[in-house]
Amino acid sequence: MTAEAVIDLNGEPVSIGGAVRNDWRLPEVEALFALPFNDLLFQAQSVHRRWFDPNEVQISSLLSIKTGACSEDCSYCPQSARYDTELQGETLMPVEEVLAAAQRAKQQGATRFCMGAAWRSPKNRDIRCVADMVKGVKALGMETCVTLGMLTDEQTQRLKASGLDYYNHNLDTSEAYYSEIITTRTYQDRLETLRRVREAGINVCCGGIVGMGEGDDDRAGLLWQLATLPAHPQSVPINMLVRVEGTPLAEAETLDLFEFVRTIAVARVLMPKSHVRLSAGRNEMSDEMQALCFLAGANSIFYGEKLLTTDNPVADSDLHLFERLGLYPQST
Ligand code: SAM
Ligand code: DTB
Ligand code: SF4
Repeated sequence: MTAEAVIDLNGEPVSIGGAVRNDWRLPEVEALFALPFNDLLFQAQSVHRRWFDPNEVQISSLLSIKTGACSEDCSYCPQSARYDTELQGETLMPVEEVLAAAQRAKQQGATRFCMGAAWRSPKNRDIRCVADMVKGVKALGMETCVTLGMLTDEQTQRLKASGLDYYNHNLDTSEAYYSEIITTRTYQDRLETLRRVREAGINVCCGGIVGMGEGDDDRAGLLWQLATLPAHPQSVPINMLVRVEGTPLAEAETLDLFEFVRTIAVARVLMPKSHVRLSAGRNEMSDEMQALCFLAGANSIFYGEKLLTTDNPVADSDLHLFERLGLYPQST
């Protein structure tokens, strides 16, 4: 693949047209964000077409296998025990119920099943149950993803041995802004778990949340972190904050939606071979806004009427949108 220099108005190279790089400099990322919207979208769509079928979208379904009563204080999260969000804490779901939900998701057209637990970190006995869930979901012919919080080396190995395909662990925001959002763990803790997962040979799903009161520099900082990891995450979820009553971010200021689209586009340019997922927040986005996100290089969504605890568009409305845009689901 030939590298193609793209130069900004000051004569600075801002991208090399779709080559996979892990040596991005922060000013390059900032320069991409600063491009005129149309120029950025043109770059993102050009990069996207080099590596992907531009009309194919990967479809994942989410299930909360253990809801609420989490000891962490993530300011955005309705599942933290510290906030009064009217969510009932639940124990780990039985394996058979999880498999029945996976079967329904498969029938609706999802190819990956993502299981999320409201834990700071799992106990070893939890890992044994989750390993059974992973084996059962794989036996249905679906890809598997779990998100369980921080892992030890041994737990990571056990998950790998169960056949797990992806582990989701988000950096959420820039290192500089992290302590404004979460105080019960550090950015370094997050990076450590990501290293374990990567080194165990499990695909990494790692992204963040936009609209938490962060600045432009924080969105650039998050994407710079992701794009300079030793290997790009195979999957990069970009979430728009879902403002949940009772959480500290319930009244966060509305972000200009074009900044969300820019974040997707810059992620696409920086990590050309990764699936960029248009994740939480779609329920409050118009069809036109979602179409812009696909144009900016998003090629994965969460599908089905629930995310973990909050609402997502119903499957039928997504199928209608796909039809109107000529998009089709990726097969496994
Ligand atoms: N407890 C584990 C952890 O934090 O890694 C796994 C579950 S946690 C709910 C998974 C991710 O959901 C978080 O990292 C965050 O990015 C996302 N999330 C949680 N609440 C959200 C909200 N209100 N809006 C958008 N994304 C949210
Ligand atoms: C991700 O980046 N977003 C998903 C998934 N990974 C686990 C979670 C979104 C949660 C939104 C709030 C809720 O439904 O509780
Ligand atoms: Fe717990 Fe995860 Fe929610 Fe943080 S994001 S409070 S760790 S469930």
